[in-house]
Amino acid sequence: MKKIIVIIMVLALCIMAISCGNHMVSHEETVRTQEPASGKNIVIGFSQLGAESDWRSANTESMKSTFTAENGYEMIFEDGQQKQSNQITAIRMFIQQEVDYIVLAPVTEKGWDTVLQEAKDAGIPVIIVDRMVDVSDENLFTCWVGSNFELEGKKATEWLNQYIKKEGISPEDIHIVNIQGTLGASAQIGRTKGLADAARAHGWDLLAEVNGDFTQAKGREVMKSLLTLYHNINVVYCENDNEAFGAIEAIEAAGGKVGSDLKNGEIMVISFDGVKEKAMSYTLEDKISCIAECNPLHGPRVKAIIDLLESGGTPDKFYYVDEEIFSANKAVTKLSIDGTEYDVTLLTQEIIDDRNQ
Ligand code: GZL
Ligand code: ZN
Repeated sequence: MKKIIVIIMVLALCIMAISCGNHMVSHEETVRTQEPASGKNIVIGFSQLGAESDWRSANTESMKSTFTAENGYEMIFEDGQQKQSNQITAIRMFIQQEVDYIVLAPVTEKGWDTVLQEAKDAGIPVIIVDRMVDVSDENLFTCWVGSNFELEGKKATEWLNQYIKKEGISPEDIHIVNIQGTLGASAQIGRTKGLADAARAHGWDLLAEVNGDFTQAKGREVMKSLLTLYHNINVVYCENDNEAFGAIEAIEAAGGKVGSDLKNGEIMVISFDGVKEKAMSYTLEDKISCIAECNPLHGPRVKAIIDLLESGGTPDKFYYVDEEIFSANKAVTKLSIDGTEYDVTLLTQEIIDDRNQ
């Protein structure tokens, strides 16, 4: 008899603990599901990292065209000019203004714990877009929307691996330099790892990794110096298109020719993003041999997350966007990476026109 009473008491305690737990969670929820401070419009503070690239301006445009007054939002936009300190200041300002949501596109991964804790203490959900934050506790942000940057690196390097096999070029004849993105940014970390792993696995000669900061000017500057340091570069891996534009300028200024015909001395350029017409037409002309797409259109995805939160739903923690591989080279039509098949999109003018609509 005694045993049954004990079991009933334990069960009762468990039920209380669970309901109290729910109460704790729902309490946090109720704190935030009050009417937005600003009346009908939902106020969003967006800390964008900068305006360094075509990708970045497309990303900003996607957010601004989504979070409009007619859609029921008010967006406070702050450009961090690629400095984390500016972004932290912006987030503190959003907290003071008691925005309903904070969206952060972090310039680099580390250094966000303190300010994200401040936002959490203020009960303001934070959605991370694009690059990742490296924080001690993932509860410091509500969710993240972005790309699998290491997969992008694997796609670009697997394309190169298939291409040289088709062309009968031996791996040790690949002398490759990496013009990296902003050091510490997730896109740089993932794409750099993709190349370093592939070079080691295939026996390519990875001559150098230098920071091009995702900009055209820096890409041109570092390519110029690499050409004076190394006389056997035949592949340039640019971690975004704007660096590729700069590298191509430097190669052509030094009398070189970019293209896929490695056997006849052309220097192959491989890149990431594929956002604007210029990168796509360079690829069509084989000035860029392959682009691993990086999708900047995060506005609609963030809107879906905020709408879900507004209706009391719980979003997933991580949302990865789908991305393609572009080339005008018919040599490689599909890639197999970690057991998954990816089709290469063979570029045509009409594909480019469709994308620019
Ligand atoms: C990638 C993004 C990168 C782009 C660059 O998602 O973080 O930053 O690839 C941009 O063009 O500067
Ligand atoms: Zn991407």
